[in-house]
Amino acid sequence: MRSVSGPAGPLPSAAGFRFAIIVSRFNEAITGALREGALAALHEAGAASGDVEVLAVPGAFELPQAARAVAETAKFDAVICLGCVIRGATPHFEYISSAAAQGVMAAAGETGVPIAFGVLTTDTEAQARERAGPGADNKGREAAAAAIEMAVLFRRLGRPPARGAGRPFGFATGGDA
Ligand code: INI
Repeated sequence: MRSVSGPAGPLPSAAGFRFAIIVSRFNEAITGALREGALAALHEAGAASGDVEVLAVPGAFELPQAARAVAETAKFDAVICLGCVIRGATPHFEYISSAAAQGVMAAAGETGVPIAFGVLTTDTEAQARERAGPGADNKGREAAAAAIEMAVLFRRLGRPPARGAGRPFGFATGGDA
């Protein structure tokens, strides 16, 4: 297993932690590559496949609402939001990108669950592609690294592990809440 690096160097193990990845379908060619970067980072850090859930939303604007709902299940140690807003694509660039950033920050603060912000906000599609490549500077990979670091930190601070950690995940089970 390859070791994973975050902004401050090698990351701790992600084994035994549960992660949700919420990925926007808008600009899917880019956000799909962010999702692959995030999944690679989690698995390289030791997260079990059954402990990683991938959920889709229509656009970056919907990320905060979904992140809040997912965090409120208490089934995840950290949530990773992935999206891509391109200035040329919309006159609403500022509205969508700032709603996404502020909404994700508010959801993290109000639920107490770490939520990583892996939303590209670029002037052009080429800039977005540069940040969604297969290498170490894939921003989905960076967001996953931040989520791992925060999950480990919060557990060290005494936060309880996510419900059902280490077992296959399903929203519909209802049995172990
Ligand atoms: N959503 C994005 O994630 N990126 C964009 O670039 C974008 N543009 O260009 O409009 C975008 N719009 C959709 C938005 O996020 C919502 O899904 C939509 O407004 C419905 O609420």
